[in-house]
Parts: sequence; structure tokens; C-alpha cells
Amino acid sequence: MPETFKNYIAGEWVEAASGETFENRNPARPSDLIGLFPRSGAEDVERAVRSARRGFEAWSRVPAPERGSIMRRAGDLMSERKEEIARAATREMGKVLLETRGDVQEGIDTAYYAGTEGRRLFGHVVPSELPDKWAMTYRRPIGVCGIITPFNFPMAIPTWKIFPALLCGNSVVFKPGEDVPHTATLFVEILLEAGVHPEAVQLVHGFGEEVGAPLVEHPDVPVISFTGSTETGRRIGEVCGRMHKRLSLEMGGKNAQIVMPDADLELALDGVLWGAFGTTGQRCTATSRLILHKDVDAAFVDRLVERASALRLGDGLEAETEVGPLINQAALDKVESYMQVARDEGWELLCGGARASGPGLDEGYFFQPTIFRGVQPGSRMACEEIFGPVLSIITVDDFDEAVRVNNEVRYGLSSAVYTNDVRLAFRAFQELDNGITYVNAPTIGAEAHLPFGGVKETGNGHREGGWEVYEFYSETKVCYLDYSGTLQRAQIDNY
Ligand code: UN1
Repeated sequence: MPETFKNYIAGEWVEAASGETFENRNPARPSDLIGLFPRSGAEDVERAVRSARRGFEAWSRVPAPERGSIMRRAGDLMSERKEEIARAATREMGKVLLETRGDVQEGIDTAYYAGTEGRRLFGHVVPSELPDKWAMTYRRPIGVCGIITPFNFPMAIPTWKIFPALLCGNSVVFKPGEDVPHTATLFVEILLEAGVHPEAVQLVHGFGEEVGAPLVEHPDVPVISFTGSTETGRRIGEVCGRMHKRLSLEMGGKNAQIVMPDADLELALDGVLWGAFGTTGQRCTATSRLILHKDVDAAFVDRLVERASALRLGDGLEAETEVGPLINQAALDKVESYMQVARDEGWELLCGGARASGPGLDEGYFFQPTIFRGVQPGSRMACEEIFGPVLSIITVDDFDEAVRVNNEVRYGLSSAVYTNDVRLAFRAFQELDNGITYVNAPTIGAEAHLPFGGVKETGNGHREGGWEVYEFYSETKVCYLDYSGTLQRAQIDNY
């Protein structure tokens, strides 16, 4: 019998109101059933939100430094259980253990950052324009936050949202990606053990239409944070716009690595391989375009193809594996459908291009690392997010053209430039239209204490991580205190 997992609602581990469940299977070996999880719906969301409102009343009164200490304890517990969580995450998500360890570490770093923020959450004291009057600001919690997260960083992304939300004094209703409910369960266990108020965190498993939609539409959930596809984010944005909700969106990417002829080409090669095929290309920061200056040594592409073809695919729990499976059948179908797009558009296939087969690969959702050459800017391959191990090489004549090509997609998350010319490095910072630009480092690998997010259709102007996210999860309150004992009229009596 597979293990049956539960929601965490109103301080208790409970089944879905319907009693229904869904299966969670290992994408490297779908015959490996990890467990059954509650298939929740609007009724469960309703109970969770009602409880989270009570949780908010209690939790928002806990002093911020004390909330910070609880976040720090959560970080300690995650550190103690790092290996166990990483293994659970690899089993349900597929990426290699080295990467799930990094995913958990990103969560730990985020916990410790939140811990210290409990003693900051600074406001400002500002001179008043009138005598005997003070003016200052502080940060107030907002209420119940709806947190909707994807599969690709089953620990890091929930922590990016939930630690700052809780630190600021909000309560959360957490709807994790339906492919990674086990890691989410471990995270909620840790939050509770660390001492988060039992009604300040609610875990509701299930699918987007059945749990995510009622959460987004709930009138008592004033804050929504979503990471996922641009299409879903747009629909969420429409609802939140209509309901005047505060919304943070983190969506698609079509990130490019630019390589100039003066670059350290070995370094650029390591960078593109890690950026394109790490996490099987399933990062919103993944490198899916390689913009090569025409004078880059032709051997560069040969070496790239050779090394991409040699990457070892397999179960992420096995030590020698370098690339795991895609998350599920739908992801595999989507990547396969782009092979047809590339054929129709006429690009040259250099390696991969098909499902992987062979010992240990026939059952899971494995796809070969794939590279196309000669891809033209503006084509579907050059513009659309594939979210798989597929890299398109675009050749350009000069740096100006590289910048133009980088910028002419609708997404704007990250970019990378390999060059040793300091002038080009600074031009890249200035001219590449992305939220994050790396020089001599790949497009993936943002650090937890810096703001994370993109421009254009990648986001909606907010950032996760670092100091900026604390502004998203709190409201600025402005406080004036006039101790002059007279009516002082601003803008009038002082002029
Ligand atoms: C994502 O793919 O949604 O910068 C997040 C990175 C990771 C986070 C990726 N730290 O690649």
C-alpha cells in the first residue's frame, strides 16, 4: 500500500473534503509510486482561508524578531534534514541529487536571511516640514497570502515566498506544484516544528484549476505570489487586477548566453552546458539560446556537441547521473512537439532531438540533450520557452547584434555574456533587457540574498529574494505625530 499524505488545514493533518487523492510518481521510473496526496477543491481552500485569518490575528502580534528566530530554527531543521529532503525531492522531481541539495541549501539560506530581517524590517524617520511634528514609516503585515509554486525548485521557491511572508507577519495558504507534494509536506512539517503558529500556515494539495483558482479568487486572500507559466500568470493577473490584489508573478524565460571571440572559451563551454542542460533545462533561468559571435572559433560548437552528447542521463539518485528526466509526460510531449517546430522551420540538428532510450531510460521521461544551429532570431525556436534540454545556436556579426537578438523576445529574466573586455561587460549590464545579467557566469544560479526576477513578460515588476521581497509582503504605514498643540496646516502654514 502506498503511503497516504494529508493537507494541513486549521492546525490538523486532514484529507481533502472530497476524500479523493491523486498519485505522485517518480519521473525517472513512473512505476515507483511515492504516495497518494489529497485532491483538494474549493471547500478545502475555504476552510484553509478561514483558519489562516485566525492565524493572521495571532501570528501578526508575535514580535518580528521572535518570528525571525522561528525562521532561523526552520533553517536549522532544514540543515539537519538536508539529505533526506534532497532525496525526497529528487525522487519526485527527477533532478540530480547534487542539484536538489542545492535547492534545499537555497531554502536554508533564505531562512537565515529571513531570521536576520526580523531584527530589521526598517521603516524611516523623516523630518517633518512643520515644527514639533514627527513623521515616520513602518512595515505592517497585510493578511492571508496565497502561495502557488511550481515543480522545478520544490524547496527553494516555496521558501522564497513563505519565509518573507511569515517574517512580515502574514499567514499563508500554500498550494505546491502537484508534481512535488512530498517536498512541500516536509517543508510544512519543518515550519510547524520550528514554532510557526499552527494556523499561520495551511497546506492545500491539488491542481491549479481546483485549488489554485479558488485561492486566487478568494476575497479574503489579499496577496498572491505565483511562479509558473506566463499563460497561467496572465489569467491570475486578470483576476487579481479585478479584485485589487497585490500580486507577484515570476514566469517564463528565453535566456541567452552571448559568447564573444575574446572570451575564455573553456569557461564559456562549461557555462552553456550547465545553463542549458542543468535541471534538464527546466529552470526559468535556463540557457535556451546561445548567441555566438561569428568569429568564435568553430571548434567551440564541435566541443559543445561532443560534451552535450556525452552527458549521462539517468535516475538523479544515482551518483553517476548528470541529467535527470523531464517532470512528466506532458513536459515530454511539449519538448517533442518543438522538434517538429524545428524541422518545420528548417534548423540544423547537431545532437539529440529525440526521447532517450536504453538501460534505465525507457520507462522515465528522458529526453536527449539537444542542440540546433543556424536558428534565426524571430523564429518560434528562438522565441518560445520550451522548458527542456534544448539549445538553439544563433550566430551574430557583432556585439550590437547580440544585444538586439537577446532583447527581441517577450521574456526578460536572465542573460550571460562571456568576454574579457571590460567595456563590453558594462555595456551588457546596461543594454541587456533582463532582470539579471551575468558576466563570465551562466544564466542560472542566482543567489538567495539578491533580488530575483525579470522584466517584460517574465514578471510584473516585483522581485523575490533579497531585501525587496519584504516590501512586497508588507504595507508601508506612514505615521505623523504633531505635538505643537496647534493646528498646523501642511503646505500652508509653513509658506
Ligand atoms: C526558477 O527556475 O524558477 O537562478 C528559479 C537560478 C536558481 C533559481 C531558479 N537559483 O537558476
